[in-house]
Amino acid sequence: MAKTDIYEADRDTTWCPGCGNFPLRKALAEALAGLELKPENAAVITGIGQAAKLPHYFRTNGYNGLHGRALPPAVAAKLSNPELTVIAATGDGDGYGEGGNHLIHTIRRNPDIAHFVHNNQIYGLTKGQASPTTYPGIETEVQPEGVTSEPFNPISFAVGMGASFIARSFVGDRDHLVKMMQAAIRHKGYALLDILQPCVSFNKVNTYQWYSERVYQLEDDYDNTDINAAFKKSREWGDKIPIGIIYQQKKPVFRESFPHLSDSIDVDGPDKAKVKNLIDNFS
Ligand SMILES: Cc1ncc(C[n+]2csc(CCOP(=O)(O)OP(=O)(O)O)c2C)c(N)n1
Ligand code: SF4
Repeated sequence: MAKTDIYEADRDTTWCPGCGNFPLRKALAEALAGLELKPENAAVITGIGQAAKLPHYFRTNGYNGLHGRALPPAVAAKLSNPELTVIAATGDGDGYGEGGNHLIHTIRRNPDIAHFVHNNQIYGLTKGQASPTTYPGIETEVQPEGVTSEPFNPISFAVGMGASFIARSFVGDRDHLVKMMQAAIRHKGYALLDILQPCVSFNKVNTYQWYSERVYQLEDDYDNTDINAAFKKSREWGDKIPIGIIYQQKKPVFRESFPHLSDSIDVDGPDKAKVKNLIDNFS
């Protein structure tokens, strides 16, 4: 198995001590090492936020785009290089709020990418405003009277959209998280992994302890190919929070709709002389 330290960039982070992003990054290194995936064969693609800083601190290919816009470049990377393992990493705001529209259409298209949502139920980078998954009643500096909207349920949403892989895990259970990351990466199609990741600075409700007291692994006899069972599980949240693969099905993958795309990648890029010739002809 490859060593995990080859994935960790030798650079200081700006994450707060105790942030759930640290164990998440460790789990990702373990997941890639366990799959014997070399850093040059993977790409971590993000938008904006604390979670989205991951490519700065992780030694794979990386791309850091606009807030809510991790999925389009991730899909493009996989379309242009099918041999690359593509991981989109977003916060809950980045993935479910600003990026909500892209989430809808990515699920519809089913590209072969893994999407890891660092769900801390708050906007971390911008100092604790409510995100789509923040509970009603929680008071923040910009919601001083408490959040009034119902929280977004990513699992129910993805089941309803017919996503081909839907799972949840928790950074406090490293072995489980590594297993779920590997299952999401191995899945052929769009794999949504919602990761419970405490923000120790701005979310004083959904703490490590709060999650630890509630999460439980799905029962051995749970059938994750049964969509009705998945709907039921997706509604379970509160005193008991299930983690594991909630739903999985085989579906055609986005790239299969483009038979004219070649499977062999020209890593050197286009032939510059031909491009120049083309430009000269049209100018
Ligand atoms: C279009 C747009 N809206 C708002 C912002 C400001 N902004 C930057 S990060 C962020 C919150 C990020 O929260 P989340 O995605 O939950 O990630 P976290 O920082 O908690 O990991 C916001 C609102 C922005 N950069 N671009
Ligand atoms: S603000 Fe929250 S999410 Fe951001 S680094 Fe600190 S603990 Fe982590």
